[in-house]
Amino acid sequence: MYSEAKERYAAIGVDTEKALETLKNTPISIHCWQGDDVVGFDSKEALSGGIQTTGNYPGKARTPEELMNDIDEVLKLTPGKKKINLHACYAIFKDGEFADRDAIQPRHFEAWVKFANERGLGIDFNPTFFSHPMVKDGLTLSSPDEKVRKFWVEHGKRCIEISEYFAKETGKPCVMNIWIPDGYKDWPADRLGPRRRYMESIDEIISVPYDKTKVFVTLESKVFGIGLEAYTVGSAEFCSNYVNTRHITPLMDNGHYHPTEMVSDKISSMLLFNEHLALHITRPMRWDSDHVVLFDDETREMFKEIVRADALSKMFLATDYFDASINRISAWVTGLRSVQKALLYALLEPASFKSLQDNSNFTELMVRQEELKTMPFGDVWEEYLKRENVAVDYYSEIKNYEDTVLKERK
Ligand code: RNT
Ligand code: ZN
Repeated sequence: MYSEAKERYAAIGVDTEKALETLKNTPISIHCWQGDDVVGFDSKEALSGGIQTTGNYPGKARTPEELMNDIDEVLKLTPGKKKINLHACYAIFKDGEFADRDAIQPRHFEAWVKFANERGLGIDFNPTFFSHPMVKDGLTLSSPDEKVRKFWVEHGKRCIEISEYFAKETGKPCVMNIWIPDGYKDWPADRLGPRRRYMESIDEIISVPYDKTKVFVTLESKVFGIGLEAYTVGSAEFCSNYVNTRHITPLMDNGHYHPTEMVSDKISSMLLFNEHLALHITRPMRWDSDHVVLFDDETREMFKEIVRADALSKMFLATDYFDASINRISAWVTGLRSVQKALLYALLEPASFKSLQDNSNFTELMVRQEELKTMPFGDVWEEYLKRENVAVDYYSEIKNYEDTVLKERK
């Protein structure tokens, strides 16, 4: 079936072998927080910051060991090259030791480095500016309270040091993403002050010397959160201007815009003005709901834009969703496979479409685009899974893991 598909794609000028090669070498950073509903190991605080997991499916990981075992199950069922994306709240403390967010050290992540190195994975990192008692009135780096602001600046600095440690120990670059939940529920009386303080806080964080060829600091924007409907400090314009003037990397989460705005339409503009572009790939439903990524129109369109721009090497691709209403491992794997499917789909688009547009041949462009949708894409995808030694039917494997492992977690 694959050789037939290969011929049919070749007939429209597409090299499936080249596509498969590119696909398997494009790293996707797996967010660790799908495994335990964004809880982490460093505090008993409920998830805060205007984000929420919903659902109560049994079997959530409660310890570092359980989370690592679950990630192994995900790795086994996911093709391609991967990194692991950690949050600071996943620090692992040994022998009753504890360090607060402004005091965490590389050694609190030793177990993760060991885990990553044994599996040949790179590590990406995120300071955790939420779910913590020092978040005062919903504010962190933009707080008017100097004590609060300083605490979080120190957290950011600690995280740069830990990111460098990851890059050094794994021999692979580390992407460190800054996202803060700060904002207001209702119309603010001052929009400039919080944004100025946020700007100054990030300036302080990135003023610590670090190797800019190994650690890539990214900044994630957002339009609103639950309880932060009126205003968020780190808006799209704030982040875009900040990254351009400080020469760091923008991060676009496709759940962080108004529902009619599409990240697929924004990628080209960002690529023209930035050396790198980071994505948090998610699926917003009516709001920033972080549903599991599916093989849907917008995910495909985002990847088409990246591939058409020949920009894969400029991208830092990461997943970001959290569903607690279904088997968490299945949620993880489905989302990761969807991302890779969308990338493969984009890699199988003929380059000739561009010239149809440039020659104003919109009739043929529409016809060819529609024809492409029913090409034997599934056969190429299954060939990829086969070559990567990954089961096509992952449900049975996950069901078995649920019955034998997850069921025991009471
Ligand atoms: C929240 C942001 C952020 C978080 C993670 C946990 O709206 O998308 O990326 O999802 O940092
Ligand atoms: Zn995100």
